[in-house]
Amino acid sequence: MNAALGRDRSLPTREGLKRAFLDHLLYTQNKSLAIASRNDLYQALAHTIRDCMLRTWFDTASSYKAKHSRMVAYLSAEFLMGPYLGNNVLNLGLMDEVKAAIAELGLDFDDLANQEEEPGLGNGGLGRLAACFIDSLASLEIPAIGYGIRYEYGIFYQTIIDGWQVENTDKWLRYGNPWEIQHAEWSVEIKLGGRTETYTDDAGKFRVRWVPEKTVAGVPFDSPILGYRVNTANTLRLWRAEATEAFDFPTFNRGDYLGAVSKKVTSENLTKVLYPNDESDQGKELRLEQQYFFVSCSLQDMLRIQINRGQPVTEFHLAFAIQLNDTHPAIGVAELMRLLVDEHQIVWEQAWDVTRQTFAYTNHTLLPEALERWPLKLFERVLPRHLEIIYEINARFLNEVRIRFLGDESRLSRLSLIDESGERYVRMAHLACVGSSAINGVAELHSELLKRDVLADFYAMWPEKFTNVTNGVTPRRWIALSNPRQTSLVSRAIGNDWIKDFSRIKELEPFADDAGFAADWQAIKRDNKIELAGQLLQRTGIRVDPDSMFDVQVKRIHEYKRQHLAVLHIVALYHRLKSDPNLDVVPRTFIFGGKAAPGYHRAKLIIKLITSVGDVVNNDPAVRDRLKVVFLPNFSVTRGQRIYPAADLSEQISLAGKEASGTGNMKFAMNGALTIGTMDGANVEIREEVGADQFFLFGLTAEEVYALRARGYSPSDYYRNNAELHAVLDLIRSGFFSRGDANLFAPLIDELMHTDPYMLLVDYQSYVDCQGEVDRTYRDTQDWTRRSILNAARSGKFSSDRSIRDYAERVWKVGPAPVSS
Ligand code: GPW
Repeated sequence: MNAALGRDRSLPTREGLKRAFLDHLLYTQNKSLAIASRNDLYQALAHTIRDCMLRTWFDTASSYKAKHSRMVAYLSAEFLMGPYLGNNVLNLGLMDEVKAAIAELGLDFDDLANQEEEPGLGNGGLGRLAACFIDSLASLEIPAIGYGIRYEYGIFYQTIIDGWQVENTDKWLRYGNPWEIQHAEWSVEIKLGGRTETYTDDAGKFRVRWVPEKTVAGVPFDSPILGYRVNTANTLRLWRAEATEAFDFPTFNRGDYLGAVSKKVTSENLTKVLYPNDESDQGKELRLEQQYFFVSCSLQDMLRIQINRGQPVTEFHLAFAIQLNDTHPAIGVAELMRLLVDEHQIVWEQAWDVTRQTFAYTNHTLLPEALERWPLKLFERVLPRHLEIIYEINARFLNEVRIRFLGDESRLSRLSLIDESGERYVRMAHLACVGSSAINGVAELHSELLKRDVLADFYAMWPEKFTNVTNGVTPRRWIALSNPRQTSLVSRAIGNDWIKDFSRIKELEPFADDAGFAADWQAIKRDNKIELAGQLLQRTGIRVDPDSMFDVQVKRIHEYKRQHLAVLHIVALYHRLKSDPNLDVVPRTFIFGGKAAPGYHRAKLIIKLITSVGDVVNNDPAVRDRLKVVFLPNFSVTRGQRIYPAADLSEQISLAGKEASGTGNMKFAMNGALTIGTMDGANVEIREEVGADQFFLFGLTAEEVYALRARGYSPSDYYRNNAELHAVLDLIRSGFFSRGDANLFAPLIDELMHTDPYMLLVDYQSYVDCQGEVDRTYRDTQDWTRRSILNAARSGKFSSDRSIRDYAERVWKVGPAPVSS
């Protein structure tokens, strides 16, 4: 396959595409057009597009092998890729031809593309960042491979029943995955549990070996990651756990057939499901096993490649730059040491040099509950050899600390890889810092706070290791694919080079004052809003007015992100309208979306609060359709692609110092939404880029938050001294939004009034005032549109291409290696 697409490397013709599609319908799905289901048609199209990528994919691998290029290995427990079909067609440069070919067969491209089940192999920002980064790596023609886990069940599918979140399993592989190729020939063996023992090798050397309790096989599944209109297709390699033997023969021979099969099932449980917790560490054994599993698979794979190329393992760091996407893969530091020392007989000091020069670590959070630590007992049970190695790393490291900071005992205990303040834990961030040559945060503010706070002792030790790389998002998926109307308008104005070189989006700036362009821009936003309104009606039954302001907050539900602060504002507006029915407010549609971790009760209660306030407000004739509140279920990459282009206002309202970066904030700005936000994460840089006039700023700064906390903060003062806030909290607490049930929201309101850890009550007035400013600004449509265009035009910094160039230069020391066509 596939002759119909041509044997050379040129792009296929429309006729060729139609032929290949009909061939796949017959030979892959064994259907005709007349009887094909929508899924058959999708599969045929997916296979057709896949065929267009395979040559480039193969050539890329051959070229890397021949050139011995230093390769970036991006290790991440999550890759939130979103649907592949549209993105691959876009990156091939075939969108128009494919749409036309499909139309000539009497079918609709979007209709087929909507059939794809997105691989939800991530929770939120961290997983989506990994996906944007591998798009950019390929588009910049940088040799790279993404390594992760092929979860059989991705992030749960969220439905809303009676206003509450209900989780359903995500059977994304149900109809097969046309975008992956299984490579059983590159399977590796993974050990788990057991004990270690010492022995003397043939040369009379004292050595340690690991006698595991069990082994499982890791099988790689590869997907091509095609760059945008280049001849590079990198690989995303995801590992699935399988039983080493299909049957456990000793058990089988005893006649215990079911027992033998159940052992197979246990092994395969390892990659069964993604842990749906975002920003929190649960300390579950299976999760540690998952982390170790994919990291060991990946390191063994890299060593195989290295040895295959005839290169010595002592030069591993010259062949690979490994990026740790948070601490989830940080066990890699100890695993590479084990592989080099125990399995390749490299001396410790040399192995440590190689290891340190290989790894770099990105931190994504300051929240203490998200800093991974494993109870020592559990760690020892799963990874006995790694614990010994970590002790050895720690002993040598603490000696270094002793020499640098003589007599500073408290510093030793603060820096130690082992937390011994109570129950003992292995600190994964410490392992990552010690084992890496570079450490970075994900936005300027976050990187500064890391140095000052969470990683201050490491900064004192090695200031030269620290750097910042501000996050970014790919303009291919997040503009070109999801907002085709804006894309053609922009390309008509400034040409289409901006899709490849997003810094050129600044050429749009002069058009902010072009009346004709502004009118088109505004019409496009309206069309996008009409489309979203259709989705909202279909999925929630709520009818919204596309001429109202679309005020959007989509992200994981978390107290620090303060969705409930937005609710306080909605209730305040509702309360005002009830007391003065003729009050002049700009009609608004408040759109929320996001998943709560299944065990995070407070977050689930926030969803219930949003839907409950919505039920009352949406059905109250006194509001006369001026306020609508919609919770769109199952926010995902797919849903995001419809939402960002339709937003007028982007809510980025976390407490300053809590959101490491945020990346949704960037997607909104690129699509012409104005931001209301705090000085948190990348908001600070977005405001700096788009200009203070184009950004609605409110709330405390991180400095002010620290100062207030140090002084002692009493939320009840704010409740007592602010009449409207008082009324709002009382109304929610009273049961007004919960059919008289005064208990339902009491825990939420009580917490706000007594401890309020995310300081909603402090920022409340500033937020509500700022929303007043938003309301006034929105009334002048021309002025708003101008600011909207400026937001998009000045968002050039937030392309993940820029982030990747920063990593390539400052962290990985790699450059492009174009594949000749
Ligand atoms: F806790 N982030 C996330 F740091 O989505 F590991 N999940 C996570 O588990 C963590 C971080 C972790 C997010 C940050 O919250 C967000 O601010 C940032 O933009 C994103 O990672 C990508 O850097």
